[in-house]
Amino acid sequence: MIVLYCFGPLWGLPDPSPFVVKTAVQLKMSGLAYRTDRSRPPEAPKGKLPFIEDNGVRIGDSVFIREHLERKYGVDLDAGLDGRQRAAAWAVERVIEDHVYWATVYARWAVKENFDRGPAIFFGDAPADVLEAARARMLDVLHAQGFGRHSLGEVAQLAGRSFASLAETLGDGPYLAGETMGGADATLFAGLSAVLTSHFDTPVRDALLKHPNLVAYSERMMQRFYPALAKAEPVTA
Ligand SMILES: N[C@@H](CCC(=O)N[C@@H](CS)C(=O)NCC(=O)O)C(=O)O
Repeated sequence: MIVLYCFGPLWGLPDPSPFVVKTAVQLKMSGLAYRTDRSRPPEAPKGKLPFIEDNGVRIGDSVFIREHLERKYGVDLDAGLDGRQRAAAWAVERVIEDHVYWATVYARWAVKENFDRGPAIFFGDAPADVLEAARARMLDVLHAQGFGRHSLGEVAQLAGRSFASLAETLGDGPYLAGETMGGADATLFAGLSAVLTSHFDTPVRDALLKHPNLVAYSERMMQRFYPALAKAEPVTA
């Protein structure tokens, strides 16, 4: 059976990593049998989660995992989408994973209070200098990526541009491509829910809350794929 390696549920999310959530939802969409197990990035083939193990083969990176599943098992998560919808779906995934994701990382790691109540947990009882070194490494990554050179307000402003674009793209939905769910819906849901968790109060989350259709979409997808985690009350500021 396929094994999906993940961090494990945290902060009201199926997993703190949107990439893990995306792959888990795509596995659910595929209907393939799988189970999850916990791991940590140093154990992963590419040093990042998620990775899967399928009949002794380990595959890292959520895009390559999807490609493997589609190729090996003959599933098409975009069945019913035309060429233009498939192309648009990839563009949406890049906005979520290569732009919004970094605003999420910034809000969790660069804001000290959020780091203390969030990612610090990954280091267990490690002494303060180990935590500081880990946070400094992520701040270096953010600096190289670019957001690390901005204030939190500026990052929220940039993320807000992406949320506005995504809100316009989704429209009334119910899915990215209209009536038909596609693989990128897993990516969009994973990226939005990572921002919306009420565990972190950030201007990035506030920027997303300005778009009720994105919030409602994330809630619908949570209800559908993780009913036990869906909130009885709607997400609000
Ligand atoms: N491109 C990768 C990104 C995965 C990724 O960034 N995973 C993060 C967690 S959200 C990770 O494991 N980071 C550990 C590290 O960078 O050391 C994918 O799509 O799977």
